[in-house]
Amino acid sequence: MAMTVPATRLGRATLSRLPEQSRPAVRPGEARSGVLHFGLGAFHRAHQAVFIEAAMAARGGDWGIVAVAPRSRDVLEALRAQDHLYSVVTLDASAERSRVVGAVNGSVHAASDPGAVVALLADPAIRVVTLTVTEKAYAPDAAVPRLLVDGLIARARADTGPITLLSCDNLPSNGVALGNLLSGMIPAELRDWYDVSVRCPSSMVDRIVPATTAATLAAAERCLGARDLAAVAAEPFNQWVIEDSFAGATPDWAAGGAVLTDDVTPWEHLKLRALNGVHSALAYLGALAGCDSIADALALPGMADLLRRYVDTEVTASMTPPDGVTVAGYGAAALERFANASLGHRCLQVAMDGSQKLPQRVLSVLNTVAEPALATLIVAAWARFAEGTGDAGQALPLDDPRAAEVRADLSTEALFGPGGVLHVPDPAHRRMIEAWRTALATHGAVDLVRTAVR
Ligand code: CS2
Repeated sequence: MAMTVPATRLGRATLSRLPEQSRPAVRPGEARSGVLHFGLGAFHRAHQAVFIEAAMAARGGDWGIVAVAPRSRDVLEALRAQDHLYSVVTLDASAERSRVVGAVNGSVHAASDPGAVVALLADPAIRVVTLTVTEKAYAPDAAVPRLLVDGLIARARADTGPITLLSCDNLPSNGVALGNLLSGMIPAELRDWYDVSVRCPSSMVDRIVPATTAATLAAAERCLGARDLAAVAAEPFNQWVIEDSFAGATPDWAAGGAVLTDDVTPWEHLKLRALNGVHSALAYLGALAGCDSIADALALPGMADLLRRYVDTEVTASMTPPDGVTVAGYGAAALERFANASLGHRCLQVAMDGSQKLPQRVLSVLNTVAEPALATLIVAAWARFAEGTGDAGQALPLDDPRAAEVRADLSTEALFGPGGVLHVPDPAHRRMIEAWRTALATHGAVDLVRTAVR
């Protein structure tokens, strides 16, 4: 009888058995920890950890990462069972490859051990904090800012030196948002210390990292010959633009492949509007049309033309891009990335938290240009999505911290008028949204997309 031998689990002991090209770029655990990261999701593992590992591989330094899981224990436990090793499966049409990242040294569960997090923030070895806590966590009543402030107070009292807090969330001026939040919470007697010892640079992060699925784990196992229950999948593209403003020592970001700049703002606007806004458009229109993935939504007849038109006219009119980049060129490259069907990125994943995402992604365009013909369609698609039923009668879940408020009154005036969840001040623009909602309800997303830019 044929027996299948269960594959060994990824861990330090199994590293030497992995294919050469799948082994980490650094020797795991060799560097001491210098970075504390909040938010143990797939994005961190496929983005910041990869850059930091590359920086250590190129220039050395004690920049091992201690990862803080704010609430969920799932990833943390999978990582602990693997000596904090995991792999990134890179997906494109031509190949499937996976490489283990060796930059994570340890992990802490904040909800059950906040004291350990505070102690790490006061540890002189930790000089950089990175954050992927999502848009909705930038609020004084959220858990992470409270913990950061407690840690900063402990650091000031212990006099353990300067620290850089680097936001990696998809918010415009994310460093300013973090800095404003924290400086409003820090006790008055520590103000002077805070002003001298803490910096919150902004940064623009970009890599498409869909949620891990059984297919991701299977792909990792095929590539590694070992089981990796903390594997993540990502597209080949990976970009990090960081404001060059730090409180003390940091990894050699540039050696790790990141770009340092004096002003991240034009990069943030470009990415949020020409990439994330278009992503949201695909998510809502695609979900209404019954598409499972972003790539399927982009393949709907007329969709690519519609989105190109949106980027080339309205997004372009709304902003000045960074030097040497055109909005149209950047938008076209984003569409090519969205067409990567091997990612299997689900419309419903990107559709989450619309109330938190659309202001910087789409309202920033809608409320800036004179004739937001297509920006109004995108928010109308969100409103129809929020109604909860797709064009074929399929149920659409509204996964959003403000879902109750949104559902309480779904009229265009309530959603977009004064005091609405997404504020569109110009009544003429609200009438355009209403007209798109009627058209979507009458014709359905597929027909509307096919004919919208004729
Ligand atoms: C996406 C982003 O889920 C979403 O809202 O638009 O996560 C997107 O994949 C990344 O920002 C790409 O860098």
